[in-house]
Amino acid sequence: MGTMIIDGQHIEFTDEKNILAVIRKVGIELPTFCYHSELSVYGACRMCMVEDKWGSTITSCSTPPKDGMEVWTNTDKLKKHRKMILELLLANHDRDCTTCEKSGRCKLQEIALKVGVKKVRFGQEKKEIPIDDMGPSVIRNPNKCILCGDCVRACQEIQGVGVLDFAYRGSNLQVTTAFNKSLQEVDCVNCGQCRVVCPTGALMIKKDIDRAYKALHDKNKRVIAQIAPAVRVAIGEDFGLQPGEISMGKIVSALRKLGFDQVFDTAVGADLTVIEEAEELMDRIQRKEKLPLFSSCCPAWFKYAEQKHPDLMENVSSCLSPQQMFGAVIKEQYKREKASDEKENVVIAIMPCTAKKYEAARPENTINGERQVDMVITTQELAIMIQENGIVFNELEDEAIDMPFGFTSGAGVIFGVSGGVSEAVLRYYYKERNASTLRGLSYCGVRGMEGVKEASAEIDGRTVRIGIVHGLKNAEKLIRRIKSGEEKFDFIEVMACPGGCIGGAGQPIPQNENVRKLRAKGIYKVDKSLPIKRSDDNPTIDALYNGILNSNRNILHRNGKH
Ligand code: HC1
Ligand code: SF4
Repeated sequence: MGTMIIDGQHIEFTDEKNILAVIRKVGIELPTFCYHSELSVYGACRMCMVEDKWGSTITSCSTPPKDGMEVWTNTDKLKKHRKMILELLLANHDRDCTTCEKSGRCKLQEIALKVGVKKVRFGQEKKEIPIDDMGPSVIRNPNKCILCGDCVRACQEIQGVGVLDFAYRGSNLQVTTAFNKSLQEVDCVNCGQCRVVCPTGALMIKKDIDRAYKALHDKNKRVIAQIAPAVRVAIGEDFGLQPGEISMGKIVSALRKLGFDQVFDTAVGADLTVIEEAEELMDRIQRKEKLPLFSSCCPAWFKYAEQKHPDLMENVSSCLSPQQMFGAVIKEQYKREKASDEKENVVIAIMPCTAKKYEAARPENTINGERQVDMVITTQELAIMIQENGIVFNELEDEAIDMPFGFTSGAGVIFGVSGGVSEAVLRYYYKERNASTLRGLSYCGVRGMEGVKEASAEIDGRTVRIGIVHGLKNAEKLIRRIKSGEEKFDFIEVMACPGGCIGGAGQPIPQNENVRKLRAKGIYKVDKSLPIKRSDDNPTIDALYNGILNSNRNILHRNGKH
């Protein structure tokens, strides 16, 4: 605690970790490429330099504030210095901005404009490093990399995966993988968190937009959408709405305008997952075997578990994710109805997640060689399609999802936020249908943005202990405690992205804790507004178990093993 003088103004600081945070507090937005409040401080881009009263320059992101400290943020010396850094970066950068997908959202472009770079005085050294587009989720274009190291730290510090690092020296310095392999050939889990923090077009979502248009324009295809829970509280951000504003009705309307024949809600698939996973957990608890049970709906976590903890795979739920369960149900439904028009059914999932593209392509997610989800379009890809087609999103009238899967429960929707899977499963066990039971469950430790949460609930006279983590680095910490015998749990919910799917890499950018909190609030608001709170109270689910899932429940489980 103390007082600093910024540009002649006296400012009190309390627990701000660095001068940059104090400067931001007074409403001055210093440019930075490498500073992210949720990652470690790197201090490499030097854009956030300030000048002290003796004329020395210091990096504001890596210097803590001190009582009586006096700094200036925009002296002539600093302006010259920032312009020089940008010119050097641009001299070494692929500058095809007009055709770059990141144009308009690129930090390099934005800061160059703000700082007033009108021309680059140095000759361009165009890099021609091969682009890695082999993987299903993320494209890496090293020619657009500005070496800020944000992706390296996100992969290491959020996910503990660490497949990206700096290599080579001097002017050959690059961010790359071990032996320059494709992301697909290393232990990348396709979470896309590297692309969330990338300021330029060096890391991008692998898009399926053209494939989607091709299906939508084919008269012989029935194109069916399923919309993930987290998409509805984030897509509006790309159209100027606040994070957390609920846009489900507008999304449905936009999808119909784009030519989708049927539009459904993935929350129905989540209701099926709740029932299947809750029964699997109770069965294991009664048999006292293969505990704790780990959730399986996050594909980045699933891949991580396969790679790092093969010994734990029998503890991972046999349930397919809601995306895949619902894909299988939709395909089964239309297979039975199809005879009348002979159209080919194409299921497109609209997801907040880049790893869902990988999940949909996994071989065990096919039945007789046919994919159950044919394509995955992220929230951002859908926003691009809406813009490309001139649809004025904010003016769309709300529309409802289609029958025969027209009802969803609040339990299915809260899957979109970390802790939601656990809370939905607990709702299933508690048979009392009153508001105080639901409120009690929401306070048992499942909600909140902490990276590791613990909750417990009494079920049939037994205490069920639940661990909830988001970020694979947090998952790894919990696994170590479990393996060492330090901790005992019955159920562990793992989501790779910060805050759960609301913080997925397919969601609009920028993302930070505040944005995620607002999105989570939106999800809980949807839950509040829905009359059906529990998955097994959803009439759609009842109809499914008495209909196409009757004696066919194995399609909801990995490799048909139920
Ligand atoms: Fe998720 Fe899930 S909640 S994984 O975060 O279990 O992506 O939203 O669709 O499948 O329902 C994502 C979100 C999503 C699945 C569900
Ligand atoms: Fe690392 Fe995830 Fe990026 Fe892969 S997608 S490089 S795991 S941050």
